[in-house]
Amino acid sequence: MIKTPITENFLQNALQTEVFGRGLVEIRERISSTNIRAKKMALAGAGEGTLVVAESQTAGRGRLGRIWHSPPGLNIYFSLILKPEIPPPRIPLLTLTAGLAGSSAIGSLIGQAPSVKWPNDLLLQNRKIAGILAEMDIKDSRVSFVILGIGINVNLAEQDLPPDLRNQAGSLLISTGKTWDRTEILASLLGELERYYRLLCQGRYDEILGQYRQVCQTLKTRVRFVQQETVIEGTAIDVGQSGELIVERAGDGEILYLNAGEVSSLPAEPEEP
Ligand code: BT5
Repeated sequence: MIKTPITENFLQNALQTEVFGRGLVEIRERISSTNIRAKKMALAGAGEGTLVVAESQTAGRGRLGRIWHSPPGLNIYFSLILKPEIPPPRIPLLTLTAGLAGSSAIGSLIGQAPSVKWPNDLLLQNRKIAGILAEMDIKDSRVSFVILGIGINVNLAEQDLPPDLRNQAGSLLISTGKTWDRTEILASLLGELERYYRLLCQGRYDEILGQYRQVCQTLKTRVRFVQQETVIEGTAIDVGQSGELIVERAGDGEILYLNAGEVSSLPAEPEEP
């Protein structure tokens, strides 16, 4: 039984957007994945800003075939259809833009801004509270649409998590000791997403990257990057024009531009005696 469900009425009253969540909105009690549903709707012609929200997902997806744990009634799971008219090499910036918007919206509501672990995790007190999954559809070598899916742990307690996630996942409740109104958070997040998405579509990439660098905790730290068979260790020095992580490799100092892998932190190198 969901105590305070997310309803379209409440959402429309709280929303301050022009496009996101203003056209077609589908709110489901249970769904396989909001990304899968939104993709179906996009293929059937649904427009930009179409929103799918679910109270629970039976096959919530992360990147690279991973699972997004999606218990009912506690969290926010949603997907937006986007049709960004930006050059294809800039599309990965969407994920970073969403991370920035998430950090800004949650920070203003709860008074602690989550940091972003490159590229797509929002962390509070070093625990992952949200993940972002952007999936694009390409037709005739053009991006026809992008499904931007976001999951945020709101009122989830540690015991609601599977044991393997208990040390690494968090929620707004775990960090603040308070339960939060999910509709208010969703509305505020959609507002920030729309605001930053406009900047992106206006080509204001440097502004977005500048702000992203401020909240990205991966920069200036030692990292291990893993992508299939490739493992690279070094220092993350910057984020590039397409959202790639720029790493100075340990040992030979070579500068590498890394995409779409998994990054973990390494302890800082001991100071020279
Ligand atoms: C992500 O993937 O972080 C993207 C998650 C996107 C989820 C949203 S929910 C709405 C929309 N519909 C979908 O089907 N998906 C999107 P990735 O970076 O691959 O992280 C996945 C990893 O995060 C898992 O392997 C777990 O270690 C961890 N994880 C899974 N569920 C979690 C949860 N609820 N909270 C925190 N960490 C979790």
